[in-house]
Amino acid sequence: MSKQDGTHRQVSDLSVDDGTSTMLHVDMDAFYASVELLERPDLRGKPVIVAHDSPRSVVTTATYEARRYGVRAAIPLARARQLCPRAIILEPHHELYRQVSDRVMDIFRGFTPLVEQVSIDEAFLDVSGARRLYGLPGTIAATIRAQIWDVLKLRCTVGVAANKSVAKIASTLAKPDGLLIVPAAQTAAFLAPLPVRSIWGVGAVTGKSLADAGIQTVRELTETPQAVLERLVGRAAAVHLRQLSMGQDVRGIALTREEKSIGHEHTFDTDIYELGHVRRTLLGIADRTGRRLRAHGVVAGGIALKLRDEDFRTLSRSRKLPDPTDVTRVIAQQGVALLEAVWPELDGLGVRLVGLRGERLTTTPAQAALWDDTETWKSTDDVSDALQAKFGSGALLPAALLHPREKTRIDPGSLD
Ligand code: DCP
Ligand code: MG
Repeated sequence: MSKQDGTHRQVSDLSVDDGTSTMLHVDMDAFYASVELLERPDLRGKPVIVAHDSPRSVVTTATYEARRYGVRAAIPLARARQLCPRAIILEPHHELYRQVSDRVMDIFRGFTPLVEQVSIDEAFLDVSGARRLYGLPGTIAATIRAQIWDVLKLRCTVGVAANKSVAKIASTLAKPDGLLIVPAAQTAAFLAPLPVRSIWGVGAVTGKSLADAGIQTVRELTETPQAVLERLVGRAAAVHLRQLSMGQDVRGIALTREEKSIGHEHTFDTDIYELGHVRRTLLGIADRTGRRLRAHGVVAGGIALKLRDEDFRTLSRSRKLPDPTDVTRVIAQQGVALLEAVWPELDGLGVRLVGLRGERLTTTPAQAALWDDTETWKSTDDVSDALQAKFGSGALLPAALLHPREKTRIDPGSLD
């Protein structure tokens, strides 16, 4: 779609961010080549190609300096040499790229758990819930870019838009080392002048069918009658194209299994044989889990408990919640119920580790019930979060979280 060399680069400053667009697409710039240059700073600013140096190999990637000569990913290396004879060719190191990729993704997950990695060097981030902690989406994007540079000494480009499709287009246009924010209301105007090939999923074949019919830009696509479009690309593709060309894309973040939870574990210094002791620890874990869910603006649709006994046997139990929650009291109640149910299975063995996780995370809070008895607890949590933020994490825990048999010195009234 783009020329890949940054000649038509479009960027924006943070002033355009009105907070209406909360999807980020982050893509590392000339990723393999940039990682190689970390070891070879002497080559900075020079045309560098990453490829196996053999007669029939193709270019894996190239620095932007090499792209200026027309060097592109996937072209034959022999052709690249003709285009840029002085380019330096470096062998790829895939294991290294995977390691750096993991560190990049970890940085993203520091801002939101809603990270969908789509390739080794790119991911979508839904930051709708991260605002309270990190500011507007554009500010988050700028902070991520700065952190990627500070920590890894690598550059990346971020597109900020109302959905994945538009965010991806925005980052492509902003490359390299750029940030482009498309406020939700600007989506259609942003897309209209772009070539149809800009639309995610429009490949060479569809692009050619549309071009042959005189449809070059997204605006022309939106103006094409549906029946005409269906004749050109088929019914299903026509419907999909129409939606994407108008900037509609309802796909949310798809999380992998491991990414789908937030929680904590505690390993005891000595094995614990007393249910009450484990329960108290679990309540602290529930408190921290709830706080992290709220900080990230996500709710858990399920709670999972993990116990490890003195023989290193792991007992895991989980349950689905009728309504997704970020309320500490609900998380604690569910966790305690799971603990009490699984306790007999320890058969008298001591507990080494207890952990709790909120699973099935989503940003959308459950439909508010007609009368919701968790509401007052939400405000308790808000107070608790504010106190924790101010005074640091301590033993502050609503007393009612504790089992009635447990005594506590904390006055619940002071938290309401
Ligand atoms: N890659 C590859 N073969 C390709 C395309 C890419 O092996 N045909 C590898 C090398 C790239 C990495 O994947 O460095 C990421 O791909 P990108 O498409 O994001 O390309 P770059 O990160 O290199 O450049 P940029 O994103 O700045 O255009
Ligand atoms: Mg990239």
